[in-house]
Amino acid sequence: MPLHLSGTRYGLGIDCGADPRSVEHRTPNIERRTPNTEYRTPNIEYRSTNLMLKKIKFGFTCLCLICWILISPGCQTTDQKEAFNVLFILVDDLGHRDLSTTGSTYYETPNVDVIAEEAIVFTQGYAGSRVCSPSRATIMTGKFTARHGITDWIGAKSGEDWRTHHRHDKLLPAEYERQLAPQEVTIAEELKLNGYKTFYAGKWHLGDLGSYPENHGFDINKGGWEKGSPIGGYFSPWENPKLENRLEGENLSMRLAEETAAFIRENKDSSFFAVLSFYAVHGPIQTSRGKWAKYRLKAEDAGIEPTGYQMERVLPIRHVQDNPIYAGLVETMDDAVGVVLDEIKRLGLDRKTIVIFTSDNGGVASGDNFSTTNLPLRGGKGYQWEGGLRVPYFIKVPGITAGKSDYPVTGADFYPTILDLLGLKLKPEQHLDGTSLKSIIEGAGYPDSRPLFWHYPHYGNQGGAPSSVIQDGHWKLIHYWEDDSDELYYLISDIHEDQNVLDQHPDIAERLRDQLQNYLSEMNAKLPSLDTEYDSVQALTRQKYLQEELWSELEARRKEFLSLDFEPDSTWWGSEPSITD
Ligand SMILES: [Ca+2]
Repeated sequence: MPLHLSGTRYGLGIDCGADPRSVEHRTPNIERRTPNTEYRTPNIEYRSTNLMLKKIKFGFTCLCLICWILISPGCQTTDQKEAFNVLFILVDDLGHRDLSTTGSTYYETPNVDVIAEEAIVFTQGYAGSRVCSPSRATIMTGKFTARHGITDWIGAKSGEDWRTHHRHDKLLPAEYERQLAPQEVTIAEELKLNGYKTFYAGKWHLGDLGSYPENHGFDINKGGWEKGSPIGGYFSPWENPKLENRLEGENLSMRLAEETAAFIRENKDSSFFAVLSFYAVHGPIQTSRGKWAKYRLKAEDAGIEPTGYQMERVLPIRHVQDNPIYAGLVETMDDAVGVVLDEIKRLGLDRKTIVIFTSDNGGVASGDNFSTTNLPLRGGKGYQWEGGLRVPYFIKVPGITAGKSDYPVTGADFYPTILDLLGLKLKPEQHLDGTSLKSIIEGAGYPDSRPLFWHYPHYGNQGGAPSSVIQDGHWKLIHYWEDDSDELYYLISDIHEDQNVLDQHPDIAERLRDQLQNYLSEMNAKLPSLDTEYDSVQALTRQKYLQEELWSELEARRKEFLSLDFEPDSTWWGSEPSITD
């Protein structure tokens, strides 16, 4: 199903709106920055130069000894011990406004807020996809979804299987790759090759047996397997073959944090790359009685709005943050982040540990548990708008003064940025769609502007449409595969994407369509196909149910969660079993 194009090309010199690099970014203080070659020095020549200058005073014998040490494989030198570590915190389904630091007045996230306060905050940070597996593959490979081929969450139905959902959609979703390809050299594999200890805790969702974290460069895997949600829930006993149960009622987020802290403690004298990949705040949403009660009261004190949902194109969507169960789930994630940060500080590693914090897609405002809202961004997880794609995106580097940048960045940029910050050689043949953000972080300038691409030839569960997106600066074009229509938005003045300015800017739209088609052709991207069994009458019946019955069911459930009489399944209260058992 090709894009409709006139074939006219436009050069890159065309006015694309305001310079995306001109707003808000504050120049970090580079004076406090440790020279690059001291982060980590895989090139033996760099280290030997410095060391020999110091040691030559001790005579030729001593110098020979130093040289012997330096060329010995696996040796630990003083310089290597001073290399930066990396803690990468990935929260599942955390929305852009699900943190107090990004504007929530309901959720409380003091520990994550501290990371943001000390980091370069990328206000236009984007996930690689509107859903999880594709986004995670983008982080691991440095490639956009159309290139690595995992365009939907692994396990989603495609082709004629889609009909078993009885959604009566116009299209059959495209096929997609169902595991991270073994030939990909992940960021973990690359760091491992450079001597880093590698650790993974939590949600993986990038393939089944044979494609687990330990098959893609991680020395240790605590809890990562093919499932994308916490099977058995957030309180032990959970059903996870990669994470043994200990005490009944143990909280999963806290456990993952403790495993991460233990790994860091045990490897405090090595260089490490630790990924803490929370299952939270993905559904099922669960919390303790104490946290539910705290946030129920907080919502009540703020004044409970009469309605919590409005109608989006297909499904109802939340417009208030007042779900006390979800708020508790968010707070426990934040508590867990605090456990790891405290341990890093206690060990004195905060001065040599890069901390990255992000999410794999927007918050779940519609579909699944209808838990949060991303307003003022439109949509949420699964959607083609900013609420589905824009996520918290913080990079804290020791010695770098905090700041903000609105240069648009994506999950593909982490791979080259990490290598660059560690002083390692970039691997451009691998992270093909990523750009190192080191120059921004150091206040030394900006990389060349580049278009960003998202390809999602699927429906998903949340009401988003099969569509592909190109963003260039603050211009964003969405191409819809059901009817080959387009929307053009100018994000600076229309963050909620209400004003489709396609007719006002046909030249820009045409240029972006052209770029998008060329990109998809180059990637040999898979596209959805028309469903020959599409039944418009049945589709209309389903739509009527969603607009009428489901909407009222959601409003009733929202009120139930906020009621003093609310009692969940007894396993929800988890760590406080004595209250309900
Ligand atoms: Ca996710």
